[in-house]
Amino acid sequence: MNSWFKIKLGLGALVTRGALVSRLAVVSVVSALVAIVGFSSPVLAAEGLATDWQLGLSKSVTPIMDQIVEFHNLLFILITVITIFVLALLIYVIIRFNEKANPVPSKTTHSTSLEFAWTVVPILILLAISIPSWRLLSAQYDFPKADVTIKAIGNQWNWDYEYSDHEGISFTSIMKTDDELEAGEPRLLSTDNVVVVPVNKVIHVLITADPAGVIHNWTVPSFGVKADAVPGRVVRTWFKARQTGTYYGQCSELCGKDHAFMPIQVKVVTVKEYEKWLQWANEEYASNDSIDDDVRVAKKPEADVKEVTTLTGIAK
Ligand SMILES: [Cu+2]
Repeated sequence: MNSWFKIKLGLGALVTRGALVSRLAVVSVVSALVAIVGFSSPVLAAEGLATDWQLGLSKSVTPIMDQIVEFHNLLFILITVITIFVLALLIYVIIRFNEKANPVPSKTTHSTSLEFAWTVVPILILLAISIPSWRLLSAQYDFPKADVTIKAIGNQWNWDYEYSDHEGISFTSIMKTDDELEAGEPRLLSTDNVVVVPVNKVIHVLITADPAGVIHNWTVPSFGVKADAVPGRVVRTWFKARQTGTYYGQCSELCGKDHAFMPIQVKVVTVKEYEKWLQWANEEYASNDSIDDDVRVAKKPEADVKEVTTLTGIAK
């Protein structure tokens, strides 16, 4: 008995028609379960940050993120239907057209109507996807009038923030090390200085990066905000959070060895609390000279060196 025949026999025993069909059935049941859990994921998602075993996107607190979640769910339905349809076709072919069930195969090679259908149907699906996609894209770039404008400057490896409407408020936001964390603060996401914004107000974020540095990306998933911070360019994005709370994000552009250690922490507070914070911040950050007034984005804050030392244990 040659080896090929042996393999064929072995495979035949392993993959009998019944076994294959039941395996495919298991796959489709698992896909269906994932689909169901995927849809209920907003309930599972914690506020403001990702959690262990979380499925789906972060909890949405802005109109843009609402649209992103809707779009994601639409794609999820489409992709599930397409996957199940293809799976059903495969199962049908396996059962109906195997050698035993169909010993004399058809010689058909062309079917105009079938070819027309499998060209037109995907076009229609793509069109159906493109409409909400364009709508979302235009909403992201349709800036409502700003109530508060913040400038975020990506450094290697932390963020500088300037409150453009308030001369004195600018600070550097550095990740807290493990021993600096207070109870309940998430590791690798909490920062020493926090961005504070008022609830239900339009916040414009001007994003750039240290001209002597590299590209970073300012991202807060719950706001549906993600924009590259490019040296020498200013990119603008906006959000309007409807719920108070603390929201976290991370630099989302591979920017170097401490890319994972430049988180973004944004606290959304009531308008009253925001005004109070502004007064506090005006005094607190008034003497802050870590950011040079003339070439604010050019200077590397000294605190960065301390950060690197504590993170890696290597003194610079
Ligand atoms: Cu970065």
